[in-house]
Amino acid sequence: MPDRRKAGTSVDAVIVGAGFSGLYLLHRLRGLGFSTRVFERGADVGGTWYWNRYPGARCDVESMQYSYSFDEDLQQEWHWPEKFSAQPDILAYANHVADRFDLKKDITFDTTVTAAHFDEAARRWTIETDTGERIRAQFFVMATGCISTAQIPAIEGIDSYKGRTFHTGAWPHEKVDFTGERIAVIGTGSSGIQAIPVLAQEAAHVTVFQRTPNYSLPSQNCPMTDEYERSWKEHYTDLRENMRSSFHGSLKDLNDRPALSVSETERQETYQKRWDIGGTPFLGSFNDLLTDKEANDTAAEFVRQQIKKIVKDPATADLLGPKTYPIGTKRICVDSGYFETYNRDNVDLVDISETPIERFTPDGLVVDGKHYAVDSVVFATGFDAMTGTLFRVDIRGRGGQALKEKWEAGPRTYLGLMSEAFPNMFMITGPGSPSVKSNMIISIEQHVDLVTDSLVHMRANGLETMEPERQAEDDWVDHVQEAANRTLFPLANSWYMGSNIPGKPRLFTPYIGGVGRYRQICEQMVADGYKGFRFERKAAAAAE
Ligand code: NA7
Repeated sequence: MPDRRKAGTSVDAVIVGAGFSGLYLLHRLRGLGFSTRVFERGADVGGTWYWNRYPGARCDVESMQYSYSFDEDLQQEWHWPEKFSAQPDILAYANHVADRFDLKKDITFDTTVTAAHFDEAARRWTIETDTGERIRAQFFVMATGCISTAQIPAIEGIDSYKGRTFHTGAWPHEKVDFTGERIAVIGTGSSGIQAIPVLAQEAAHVTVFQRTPNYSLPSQNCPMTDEYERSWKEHYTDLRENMRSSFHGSLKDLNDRPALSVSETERQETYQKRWDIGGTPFLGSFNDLLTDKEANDTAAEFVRQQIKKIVKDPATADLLGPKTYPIGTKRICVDSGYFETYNRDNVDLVDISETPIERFTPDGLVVDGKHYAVDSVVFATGFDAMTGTLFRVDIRGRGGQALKEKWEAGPRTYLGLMSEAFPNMFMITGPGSPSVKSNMIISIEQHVDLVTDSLVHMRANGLETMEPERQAEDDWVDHVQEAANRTLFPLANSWYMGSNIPGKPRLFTPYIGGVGRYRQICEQMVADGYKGFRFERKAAAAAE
């Protein structure tokens, strides 16, 4: 049961979500003397890493970089066991942070925020939860993450299926035993690609249903060495500063030469070297891979050739090779033995690009007239990303306008931080900010600091509400699309484009102008007196 004794009816700030955004924001706001409540739908902290417990779940940003930078002692004392962290280690870290800063006492778990309405006369938000709690707050912050609303496709007969079903993004807490089972995995994005090799080791048989093949790079993950850990910890302050001004919010070796400016031999050697190093630096092999289709084709072809070298059956290798979109324009995957898994006798690949899953039956599913009997189905079918979680809350701003209605044709934000007519409502890494096109923790810290600085600015100047000006928002929405249109990203049907959800407007949702550039824009905005935002002053009597 939620602890309502300490709730009161009014606080300075309500935060939704106790993932990395909510935890850091709570820490900052509390430290600045703002009374704060956090509501979290899960039973504990960790957000993405609380929910995505599927076998093989791992971060594809290096551990030394995917961690908070705000506290020197914290970053010095924490030890990551592997180069790329597994989900249990990241979740342990989130818990460590929560305990270290005594955060859990202000978080109400197992509680979903259902509505948040802005009362224009009182200039306060009224927030409601599924446990019947109602609370007033001056500030309302959605720290709900970008990929937290799992989606299971509406396939005919799905309710009639009698076997077990799982979604990677809502995985049970107890170990799921697939020993001796025939299982179906639907989806070959990051989650499917990470889970399939692990599932194949346990299950009797795995059938993978693939709608679109994905480019995946080997992680070449390895245990953390003392030397590598030291190389970061001895220079953390400088390295974190460099991360903040970098393009991706992480440090990787980016080759500042166009792909076609070098000889074929040098190009192949470059790709091979980066393939062997592992992880996403492969996409930094040349500086135009995401802006020039011809350049991109050379990297894409290299990966297709690697797949052919790994996968023994030529027909399977061909099916696994992506051909319909440029590499990197759907989220690049990073794997541990994914393509090798198709050499196992107990793994089959079924291409559903032309013939979608027809229907479920009580004991399996049908594709192209063929019935596949399975004991369990793993949906690795992704998320209603970027906006799905915001829309699950009935958020209403000025004049009772619903956020969902305002954003019917696509999200409208200024800096991905706020939306006009929704005063004092902030989004941490919202649509139109670098968010998922960056090292999330770096972007989270930047947004949290910006929000807390804004609140301090308001408190110091007797200001009661803050919201974007319409023009600033319109200009930013255009700028986000302009930035995307300078790249190859719009060419792919990706969740970045909303294409994975039927009926969702097709446009690029994150800001692709770069983390460093975005930070500069925000800093300039503050230096120019919060240019593009308007404030309402506290009523004279109240201000005195
Ligand atoms: P993704 O990347 O959205 O992948 C979902 C996968 O599921 C993808 O292969 C989809 O094919 C497939 N899918 C979705 N709906 C269907 C239906 N109806 N039928 C068959 N296949 C379907 O989600 P992930 O969880 O893997 O990764 C999400 C992010 O988490 C990831 O990018 C990282 O940032 C971490 P499609 O490609 O749409 O044809």
